[in-house]
Amino acid sequence: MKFEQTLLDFLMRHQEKHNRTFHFLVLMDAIVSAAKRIELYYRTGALKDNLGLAGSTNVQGEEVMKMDDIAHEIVLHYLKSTERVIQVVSEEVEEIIDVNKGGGRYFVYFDPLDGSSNVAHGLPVGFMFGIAKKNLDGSMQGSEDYHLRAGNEYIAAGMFVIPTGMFTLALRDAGCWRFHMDETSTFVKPVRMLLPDVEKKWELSYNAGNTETFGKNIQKWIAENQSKYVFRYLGALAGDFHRLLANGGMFMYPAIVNHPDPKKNRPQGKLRLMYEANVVAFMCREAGGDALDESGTPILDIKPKTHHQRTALYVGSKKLIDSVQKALKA
Ligand code: AHM
Ligand code: MG
Repeated sequence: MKFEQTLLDFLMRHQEKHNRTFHFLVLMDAIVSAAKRIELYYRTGALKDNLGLAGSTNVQGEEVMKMDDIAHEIVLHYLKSTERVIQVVSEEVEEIIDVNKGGGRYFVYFDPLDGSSNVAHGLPVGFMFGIAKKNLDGSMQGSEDYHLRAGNEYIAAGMFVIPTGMFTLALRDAGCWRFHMDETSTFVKPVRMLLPDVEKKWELSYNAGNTETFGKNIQKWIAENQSKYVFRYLGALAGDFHRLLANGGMFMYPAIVNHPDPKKNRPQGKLRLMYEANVVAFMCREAGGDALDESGTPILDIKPKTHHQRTALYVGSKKLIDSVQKALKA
């Protein structure tokens, strides 16, 4: 009989190899438990009509909790139970949440259910997270913005594509890995993800309906380059980025600066830096790619000023990112 390596076994060996503690395993075990629970709710919720808007009622007359709120509660519950998390930032809650004031070693930034427009259709969504660790030498501790880490200070980042059972995790300087849940709900052996060089498989992924609202330099880049690539867009970052990691190419969510209704411009971009852009940028770097914001600055170098800060995002194969950078700086 052949047994597959589990995720925790993989992580245990990784931690040993890099002479690291097992605290991270406890944290990852909680994150995986949360993902499995969200996945279960997502699958059954659609059937039970439980994915509705907060405040509405289901067929049994019970109040329906919005799927995003359920997912947030699940993640928070499991993270609290580790007693190793200091604070979290969740897309669903305005404030930073103190989880374990007295101690702990990790900061977790997450979007428990990203890609909300897919929820009503039961189509894939993402649970995305980034993890930073407190400075063990005590530096910065007590300072007000201790949690506001740039992506290049994260120790790990990952995403679950819910409800497909697919999970991707990047560990700092140790690669980007893909796992998928088998029928017994454990994870099968890790596959190292490296963006392929073969350009004929490369894909472009962006909301094409927004093209005329982008900056002129990006519109020009699209006009000159898009016909060379296949176009794919799911509308949930985790799903779109999942494809991109295997096929190569570029996902982008540029700044909206030319909207006919100026009130709808988003010069800062739409996606959130700490738990959306940084997560994919971190995985992409470990897979040999790169990521930029609208000014051409590497996403992972941006020091956040606020925890829900937005950013424009260009992420993917280095050659495309370099070419976009030239366009952005032209
Ligand atoms: P959300 O956090 O409100 O779900 O928005 C984030 C999502 C991303 O997953 C996705 O890439 C993007 O927004 C899609 O936006 P749009 O519908 O404008 O194309
Ligand atoms: Mg989101």
